[in-house]
Amino acid sequence: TSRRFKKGNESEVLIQTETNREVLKNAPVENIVTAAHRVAGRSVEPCLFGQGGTCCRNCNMGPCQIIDGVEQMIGVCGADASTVAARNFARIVAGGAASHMDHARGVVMAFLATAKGEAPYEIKDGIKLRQVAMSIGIDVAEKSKEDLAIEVGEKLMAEFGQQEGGLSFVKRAPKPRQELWKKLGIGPRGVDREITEIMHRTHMGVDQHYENLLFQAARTALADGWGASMIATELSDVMFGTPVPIRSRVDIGVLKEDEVNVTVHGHEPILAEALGMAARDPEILEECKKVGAKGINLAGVCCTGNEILMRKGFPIAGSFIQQEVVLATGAVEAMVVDVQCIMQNVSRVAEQFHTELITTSDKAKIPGATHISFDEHRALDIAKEILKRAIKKFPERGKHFVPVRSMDVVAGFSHETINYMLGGRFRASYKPLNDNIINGRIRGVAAIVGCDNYRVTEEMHVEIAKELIANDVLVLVTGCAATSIGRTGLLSPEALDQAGPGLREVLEAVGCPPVLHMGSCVDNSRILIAATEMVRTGGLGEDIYQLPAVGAAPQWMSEKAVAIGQYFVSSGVDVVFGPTFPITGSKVVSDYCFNKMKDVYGGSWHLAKKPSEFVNIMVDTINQARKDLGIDK
Ligand code: SF4
Ligand code: MSK
Repeated sequence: TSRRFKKGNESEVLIQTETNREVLKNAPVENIVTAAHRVAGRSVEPCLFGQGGTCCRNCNMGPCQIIDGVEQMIGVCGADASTVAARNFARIVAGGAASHMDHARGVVMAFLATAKGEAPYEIKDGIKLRQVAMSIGIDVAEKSKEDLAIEVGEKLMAEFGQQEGGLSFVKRAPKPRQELWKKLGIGPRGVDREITEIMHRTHMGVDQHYENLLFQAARTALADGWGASMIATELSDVMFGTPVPIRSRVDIGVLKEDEVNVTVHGHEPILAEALGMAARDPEILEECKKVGAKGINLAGVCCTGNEILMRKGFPIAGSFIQQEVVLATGAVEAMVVDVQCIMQNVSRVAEQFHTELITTSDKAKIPGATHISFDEHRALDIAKEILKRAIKKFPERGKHFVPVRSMDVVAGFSHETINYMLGGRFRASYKPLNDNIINGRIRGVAAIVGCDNYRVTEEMHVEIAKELIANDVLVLVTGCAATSIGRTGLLSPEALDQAGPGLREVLEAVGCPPVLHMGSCVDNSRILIAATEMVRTGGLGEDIYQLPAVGAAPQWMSEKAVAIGQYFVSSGVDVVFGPTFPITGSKVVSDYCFNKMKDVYGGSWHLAKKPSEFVNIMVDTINQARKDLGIDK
């Protein structure tokens, strides 16, 4: 059983965010245990073999703990630290990429059902549909929106099981990049194939060369970034609308006293969109009235939050590290979850209140939760059924505590929006952005992405973002990093007074915040497209690796973050992770990832622990790129 913490003991436990602390201090129920308490209560530190990637349990002669450079401490089969670290790393990438691939498959299925009139969604962005169709070689002439959507959906769906021939969206990358991938033999062949090959090659006694393994990890990551994730983002935009700037609020204070609070948690926009539609349905509003509620307050958690914030302006109640605390308010009638990043403990916290936890994906059930299987063909009916259950819970809401804290944000910066806003109404292009980078008003572009994590002691995202904007670096954010940065006000144009003079001058003119929210973790593919457009626009080199651009995931937690990091590195971007990285148990693999990858891809991994270390690496990377381009004398 988990160690119990009495209310008032919070000072012993590192509770991140002011709002989390406030809620846990005032929660109406004693002994709410969150991940922060469990981190503090563990009697053993994380295993160093596991942390450094040198514990192998790929066969039953092990598990083998490998110590690099100690002859007696190689695996029973003879596997050394480099093989084991590379195998484990490849499996992490496979796990992360698989999550995006399965998510993308679900989006394509819903997209096809929509195009065929079998789901209650619509093809909202016809212009983007045509652009996507043309970019994958489909003739758009004289086709209805629906027929074109079916053709696009079927072509992309076929790429999941494809064995040879390459992925359509890979052809969007700059030509030199595509040639490099071809030369290295890492152009992804099919979305699903690369994962199967990783699982085979990392089985006992197959691929035992770290570099060969890491090439397959890169290939799989590319099948994610330029394949699955891009498919998911592009088709979600076509189906639910391409994001445009939109105001909303984030943090637990978005919960409402007088409405039925329904939090929607996970990753897939399909469920959340249906709940959004149902929440406005007259039948549902009538049901709310009957129990004395003014309506349904739909609020997101984790990346589902980012999906519905970007497209619909629904508020976000919390990021990953707030999921249990949102429920600890006692003011949530239902938490509806789909897939990924849902802690099992939300079930235990929900049990302490009237809150119903509802799982909706047959792939993701949780003991103690009510399971209502979601099917896009009956999306609206199922969404209404879920909301009716939540409404019934409203009269059962007992003592609760809703903090006042929430923050204004402006989100919705798809790459199309950036193109339009920074390019101007009549000449939408990346040229003004490139020009401002060349003239030095903007030093470069940095992406801060990924999760937040209870094991990290500081608000890393925020400190890094503040320092970067002060140095005239334009910051792009996605995922839970976006929510944590949003909580501090940096996603609002009012924060421009914290930016350096050059960045401020450029962004003030167009009314942008200094940090641009580009969406969920799947939406990192938008950053790939934006980077490609910057290359295509000219003046900043011929390939992505030459751009003054850099990425970071300072509080990464999930395998998906590693897959994302690897597709950026393989696309030529330097990426900083920390405070740990799962290959450091092998000197050879560390040298390869942190140094040699730079020669192979033009970008490599970096490791940092403190915010100042992140900032130094990021600013140095941008400065070096500017020097190499000859734009800084
Ligand atoms: Fe040990 Fe080799 Fe088996 Fe891994 S594959 S558990 S290193 S014997
Ligand atoms: S939800 S993957 S904690 S960003 Fe995308 Fe947040 Fe990381 Fe999950």
